[in-house]
Amino acid sequence: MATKYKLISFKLCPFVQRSVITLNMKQVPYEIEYIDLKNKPEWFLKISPSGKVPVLLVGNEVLFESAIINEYLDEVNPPSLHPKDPLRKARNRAWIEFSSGLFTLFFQQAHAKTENEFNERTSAILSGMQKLEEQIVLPFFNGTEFNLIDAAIAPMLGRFQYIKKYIPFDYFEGTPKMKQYAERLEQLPEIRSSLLPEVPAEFIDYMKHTGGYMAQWFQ
Ligand SMILES: N[C@@H](CCC(=O)N[C@@H](CS)C(=O)NCC(=O)O)C(=O)O
Repeated sequence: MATKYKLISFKLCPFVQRSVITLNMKQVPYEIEYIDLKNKPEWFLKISPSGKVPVLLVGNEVLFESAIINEYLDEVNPPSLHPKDPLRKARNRAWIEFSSGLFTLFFQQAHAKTENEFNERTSAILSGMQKLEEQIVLPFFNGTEFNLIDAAIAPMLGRFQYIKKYIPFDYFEGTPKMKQYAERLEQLPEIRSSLLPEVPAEFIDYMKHTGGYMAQWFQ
């Protein structure tokens, strides 16, 4: 029988990784096809309204946006990875959105051209980390259960971990709970197996070639 889910991916994309973690946690079979975002195939441009990955094919239907893909996967593959309480669930969704904003800041930080731009974005990220620190319960975001919000935040914290030995500042400065959280997440087999083995090294190479202020530390 054909696999029901096919995920369209770009190897280094943290948003795709969110969906891979969710699929792994749900233990549902899926296929994955990697595309080159610098040279997007015609068939991909036809099916992807935003031209972005992840795209999840469910049979012939197309889903896009990582948070929505994960909500769908969660709904059709019980038990849910969201907290039961509607208010807590809604707050988790809001923090998932917040974490997407931090990814964007991280991307902008990596591409900042000047020291000033870099400093501004670094402060914004550290302030966002501080806000997460105030919310997190530990060992996971909501306590002992792994939830969708953990799948949403893990890819960003994983990237902070890969680059920490190259950079002269600390993403976890003043956020000891976030540090503990990041270390716990990276031990999970569903997260470890959510990236191809070459990705950490390719990510360092990516940071080396952004042309941004940060690239100096990766040469
Ligand atoms: N909000 C989207 C963001 C996805 C996204 O930014 N994907 C990037 C790769 S990490 C992409 O496909 N970029 C291609 C482009 O913008 O042309 C989601 O959560 O799925």
